[in-house]
Amino acid sequence: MTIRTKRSPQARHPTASAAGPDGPATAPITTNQGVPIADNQTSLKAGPQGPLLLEDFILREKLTHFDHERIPERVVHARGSAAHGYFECEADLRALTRAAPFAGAGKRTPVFVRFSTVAGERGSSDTVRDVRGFAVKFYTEEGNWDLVGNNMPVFFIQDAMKFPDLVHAVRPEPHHGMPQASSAHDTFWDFVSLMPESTHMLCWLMSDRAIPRSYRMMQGFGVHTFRLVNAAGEARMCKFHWTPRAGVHSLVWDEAVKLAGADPDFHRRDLWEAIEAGCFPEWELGLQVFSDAEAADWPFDVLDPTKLIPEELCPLRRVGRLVLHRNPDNFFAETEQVAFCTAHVVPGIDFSEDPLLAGRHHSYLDTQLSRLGGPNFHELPVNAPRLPPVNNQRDGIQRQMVPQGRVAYEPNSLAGGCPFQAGGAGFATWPAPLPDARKLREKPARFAEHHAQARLFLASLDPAEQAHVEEAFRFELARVTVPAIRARVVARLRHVDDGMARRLAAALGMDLPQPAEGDAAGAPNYPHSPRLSQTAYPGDGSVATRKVAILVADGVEGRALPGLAKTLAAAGAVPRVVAPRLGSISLAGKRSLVADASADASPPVLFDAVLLPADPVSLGVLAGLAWVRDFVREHHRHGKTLGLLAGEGQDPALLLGRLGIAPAAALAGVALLGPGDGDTFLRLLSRHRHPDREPPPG
Ligand code: HDE
Repeated sequence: MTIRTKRSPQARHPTASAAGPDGPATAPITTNQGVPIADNQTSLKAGPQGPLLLEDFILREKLTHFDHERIPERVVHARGSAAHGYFECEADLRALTRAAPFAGAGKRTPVFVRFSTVAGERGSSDTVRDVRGFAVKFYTEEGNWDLVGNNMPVFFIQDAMKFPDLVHAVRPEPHHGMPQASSAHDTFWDFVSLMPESTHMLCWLMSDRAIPRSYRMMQGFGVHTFRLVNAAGEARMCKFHWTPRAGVHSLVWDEAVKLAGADPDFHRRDLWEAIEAGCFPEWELGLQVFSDAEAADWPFDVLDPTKLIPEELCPLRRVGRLVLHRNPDNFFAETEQVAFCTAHVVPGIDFSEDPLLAGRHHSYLDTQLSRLGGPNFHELPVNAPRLPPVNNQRDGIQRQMVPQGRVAYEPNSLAGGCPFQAGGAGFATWPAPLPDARKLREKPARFAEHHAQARLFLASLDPAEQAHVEEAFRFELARVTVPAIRARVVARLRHVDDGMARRLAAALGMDLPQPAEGDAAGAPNYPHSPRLSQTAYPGDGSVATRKVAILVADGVEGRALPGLAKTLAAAGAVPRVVAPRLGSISLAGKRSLVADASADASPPVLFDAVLLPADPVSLGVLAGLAWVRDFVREHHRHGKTLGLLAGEGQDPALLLGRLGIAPAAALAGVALLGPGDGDTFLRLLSRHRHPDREPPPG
């Protein structure tokens, strides 16, 4: 009952070694100079007792290479996981853009996608509260296009000038290097409490979007406004949205915290296993396309990255799908060395004048110079465009290309003028009119309003999501040690949700502060936007890859279990028999069952649902085991699906009572099952979670 493993059939990267996945079968081990090594176990010594000899070039080469194995990690987004796949266009969008991936229905463009957390170091945990990166490299036939986005549609700051300050504030505090991968500390809240423009993003960061269940179950956003340009040179503004087919689902905070210990690689493993099992993650690409004139009428500035465009103002148009079907061959060579850059665009895609975006164009190229060691990182296989670059750039550290001939300049006559300019076929910047061309350090007037969309976001969430936001603010602010910082945050939140601000002040034991200095006059009032709630994205109802723990112990009545497990597996779920130990478990009636997982190594947070035999014999055994009671209680508290396999006419509240759950506890998502009732269980499982069972806030 383990996860199926089926290596996906798609071709490997062309530069992958011709050897099998676990290395060459027959070739002898060699040095990096290709010299066969006779003995890879012992270094060269003067006599068996040494000393070692300096002339041991084999040892020295091996150690030297090892000593230099690490490259600098990314200054942000250091922790990430990635996969190969393709983007498939679903409509001919040539009227809108000449960008190659959109040239016709059915057209496929290869992609490499890297998901990441932002604040933590390379070895930090996956399930921390954080923004997630969602970076897509499209290998088009007109060069590489990188759409380097996040799983939230807005950002903390409006101007690139503030990015190093934001990152310094959220990173571990420099004197003692704590805390790792967490915004719950003084310097982060000090900074954001003094930056009213961060208010909207803070509400997203405190929401469930910051603790996704899986990379496969989160949205992606280009965040900035971009431009699409067609072959006639006509431009329209555009925002990019990725929507996961599996739905948008999150962990609850208690799970996220426990998972950080139980499996720090939870999201990496989830992505890897899903792809290995042939259950390929998929997203729809949606565009919000609009004109400059429409944008001028909206109450916010589309160049302000702290604002989104409600879908009520500009609906999403679905244009294609992204499928990830192949895991990387090598984590370092691909996931670590991939280099994204917002300035990597292709003809048909152009920038807007968003000031944050402009700063990014500089920063991404610049950071690769120190991270990947020089200007030739585009030659690394994962970064190389599908058609080799042709130009007169030469040399530099670690150059791989071997150019021929003596001409490395243009214009030239000695090489017949080649390579020549592409003219109309090449990238041409759209000649955006610049209405105010004076040089100055100033922001547009509409950038000054910071609260209306934060109000919109919170008001559009459902009650369980709203409660989670409040709990997250309470947790993070309780970790802040300086009372004045807490007060500044609560003072700001009074503009967003005064009720929440008042409850936070009470919970944090402080007097209610006066509202912070408000917005510019005439702050807009938006109608609710239901698509901002993640409940608007339940997914396609599939339970594929969802893990179900089946709890057993010696002596339980397990006759119906193999049949139920089969039904779950047939639907794509992953049933795992969890028992006090691995190996054969003796069931009642001289039956036996093999356990896949032992209770001590497989805590409840690793599973999406739990199923247990609850007939009198089995319950007699299981209710007496502390680990079973803890397992069930935790699943109940986290709102996950719970299946009780018992005869007809039983009262689920009484059965749960035997397992230590209060008789008055809510029963949503608790299924009383007979042997053939797998479908009922699957229906509940497909809903991911049953929030009405969560305990009230506080
Ligand atoms: Fe980034 N960002 N960023 N960022 N960012 C990096 O580039 C930067 C911003 C995002 O999987 C770095 O190669 C500046 C917004 C992702 O490799 C660095 C500014 C958004 C990734 C950098 C921003 C992002 C990065 C670190 C403000 C969402 C990971 C390593 C002007 C739309 C890409 C690297 C990957 C990575 C700079 C703001 C998303 C330092 C200066 C807004 C997904 O160059």
